[in-house]
Amino acid sequence: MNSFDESSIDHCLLIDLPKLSTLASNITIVNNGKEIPFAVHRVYYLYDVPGGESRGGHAHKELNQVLVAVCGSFDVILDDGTRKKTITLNKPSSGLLITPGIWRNLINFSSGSVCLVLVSHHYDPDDYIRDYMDFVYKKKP
Ligand code: T46
Repeated sequence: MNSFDESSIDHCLLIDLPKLSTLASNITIVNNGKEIPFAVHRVYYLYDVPGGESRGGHAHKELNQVLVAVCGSFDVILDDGTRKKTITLNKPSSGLLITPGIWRNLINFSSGSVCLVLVSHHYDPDDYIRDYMDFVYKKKP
């Protein structure tokens, strides 16, 4: 996996998660080490995000994450200190890998949307960079 220094937005990829269709519904299965390129140590989900609100606004030093819009949709703005790109997540069978060293903002949450996050590490407030200028400074070669 890419480190804080070397990671760029090009390393943040959409992962196709297997979708099995039955007569009545769909089911998506996620396996450690198969669809997800790291061992998952934590899972959390964001929901009830009020209209117009954003989440994120930080980067991680070591954390890898995969975000899935298991319900509804939202946009993820990725920023590696040099370039930015926006990815729309709107399918429960599509996950967005975000590597360390990427500033992320989550915006445009649709009503009732749920963002499931699969994470490589347990929660550690010291892994966060919450000051954008500090982030850009640390990304400089
Ligand atoms: C990310 C985006 C997509 C915990 O106590 N444990 C946890 O595992 C998490 C994720 C959060 N918290 C506490 C810390 C704060 O008091 O929950 C509160 C809200 O956390 P935060 O402001 O970091 O929430 P978001 O939605 O801005 O960011 C979260 C993740 O923290 C972050 O890693 O990439 O979702």
